[in-house]
Formats: sequence, structure tokens, C-alpha cells
Amino acid sequence: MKKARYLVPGDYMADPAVHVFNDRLYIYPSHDWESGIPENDNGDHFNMKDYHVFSLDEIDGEVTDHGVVLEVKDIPWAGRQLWDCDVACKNGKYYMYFPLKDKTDIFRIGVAVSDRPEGPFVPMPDPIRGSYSIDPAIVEENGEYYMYFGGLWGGQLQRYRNNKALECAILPEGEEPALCGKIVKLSENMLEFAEEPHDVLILDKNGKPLTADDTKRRFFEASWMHQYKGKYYYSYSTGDTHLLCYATGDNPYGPFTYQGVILTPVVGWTTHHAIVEFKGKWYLFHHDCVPSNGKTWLRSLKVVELEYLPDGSIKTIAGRED
Ligand code: FUB
Repeated sequence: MKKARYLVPGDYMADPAVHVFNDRLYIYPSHDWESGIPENDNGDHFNMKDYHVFSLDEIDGEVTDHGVVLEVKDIPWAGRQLWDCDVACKNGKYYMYFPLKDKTDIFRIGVAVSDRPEGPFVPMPDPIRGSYSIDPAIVEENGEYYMYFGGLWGGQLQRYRNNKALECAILPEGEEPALCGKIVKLSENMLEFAEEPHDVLILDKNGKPLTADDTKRRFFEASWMHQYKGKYYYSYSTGDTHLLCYATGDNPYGPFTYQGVILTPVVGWTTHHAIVEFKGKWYLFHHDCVPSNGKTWLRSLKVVELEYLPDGSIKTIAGRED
């Protein structure tokens, strides 16, 4: 696959989380729609109200839409905005982790459970205790499960320090250390945090933490983790500079050393991704707003092959194909 392929041309889907379950690729996207909410820096225009699941058995094969698998109206603690979710499998059960604003307009992360990767998913009555912000991404490591999460601006990460809510949001500035994404181990039953979340530190090549003004490299949102040749690749969006970047480390907690850009800016404000190996090749799943003529709240899912250079670095992909 040399050219990026749109996966769901008939609908607007974004923020892909992708996993191989039972030899099949499963895609867990956000479901964009035209809700009429005006665009602002808080992301109110991303007013999603349900999730679909998609699957395929070949990368260029037919995409099956498994329909609506979870809806805001069925989540007891719901306020609004179902943003980027992820799914993990443990002991034959599938756990969907999703960010959603509660009735006080604070993002929490909830869990919904299914016996099948394609859902439907049944939500737990309350969000995960101690959870906050957005963009959960789950990895399994030696039978333990970890969640990466966090996002700035509308993702509300700047409202917290040391996992406690601040009286008012504080975004670091200038040469102050940038805010970090978070990692937390999940409990045995997958329904709780097993510890306090930790910072995911990103360092430059001299071992210095990235600073707030380093906006083309610092973390903003959209964490993803994959392993390649024994290294841990932590990838994320730089948000207001619209890049997908990555940093590598020796264990899931980091620290990670910044390495480079995976995807240059796409059409649309947000950029988001999943990196997955399938049938011996690596793929970048992402989204852009070309099919909606640049409407940043109406995004479309894409996939393109990802290439590694012999030294383990990732070949940068152009976000715009023109
Ligand atoms: O889809 C809403 C938000 O936009 C996601 O949570 C972010 O990662 C960004 O893609």
C-alpha cells in the first residue's frame, strides 16, 4: 500500500485506535457529525454522541461496520462529548475506555465491557475513580495493562497537577517544562486505576525535558504506544502545531527521547493516529478533513503503510498528498 486509503467514505470517523484481535483488524474511532455547535478552542464542536466499530481481514479488504456499540444516552454519568476511545482484551473480555464530560462538564474516563471485539459495550455506572482528561490508549506488557492519557486545551490536562484538580487551569509557558501525558497501570479487573498516574517524560537528545515553548515537539494529546525491535515508541500529537511525533524508550513508563515527525500536518486542525503491525507490515491509521472540504469537526479515517529505516527511525509521511 503506497497511497493512503480512506476507510469509511460514507461517514465521518476520526481518532482511530486499532488492534488485531483473532487475526482481524478492529478499528475503534470517534464518530464525528454535524451537530451545529460553533468551533472554539475548547473543542465544543467535537460533540460526538456514539461509537461504531469497524473491522477488516485484509488491509485493502472490505471494511465491515458493526454499527453503534455505545451511546451517550446509555451512560449513566454522561454529560456530553464522546472523544477518542481505545479497547483492550483480557481473558476473553473486551474493555472499551472512553473520555466523556460528566454532568459538570469535566472530562472523566469511563469503561464499557463486551464479550466480543465488535461490541456492543455495556458501560459501568461510574467513571474510573481518579480519572481525568482525554485520549486513553491501552497497552499490555507481560500480562499487565497500562493506560496512557491526557490532552491540553479542550482536553483539560492543564486543570491538574500531581493528579489533583487546580482551582484554575495553568498552562506552563516559555522555558518551563511542558506538561506531560500520563501513564497509569490498570487494576486486575481492568475497571480501576491500580496506582496514581505518572508523567510520561519526553527528553531532548541531551536528556533535558522538553519545554512549553517547544511547540513542535512537546506533547499535546493523542498518545499511542507500540513496540518495534525491543524499543518502546511513544507517539502523540503536538496539537496547535499539528504534527504527529514520536519518542523512544526502554520501558512503558519512559522517559522517552524525542526522535522525529511521523506525519506532517493534515488538512484539518487535529491529527491523531494508531500504529499497528498486521500480517508482517506496519500501518499508520489517522484522519484528515479532505472529504469534508476542510471542516475540522468532520474528519475521515485513513490508513497508509509506515516504514522504518534500518536504524529504527520512522520515515516521515506527508499529511497532505497534493
Ligand atoms: O476528537 C476529539 C479530539 O480531537 C480527540 O480526543 C483529540 O485527540 C483530537 O483528535
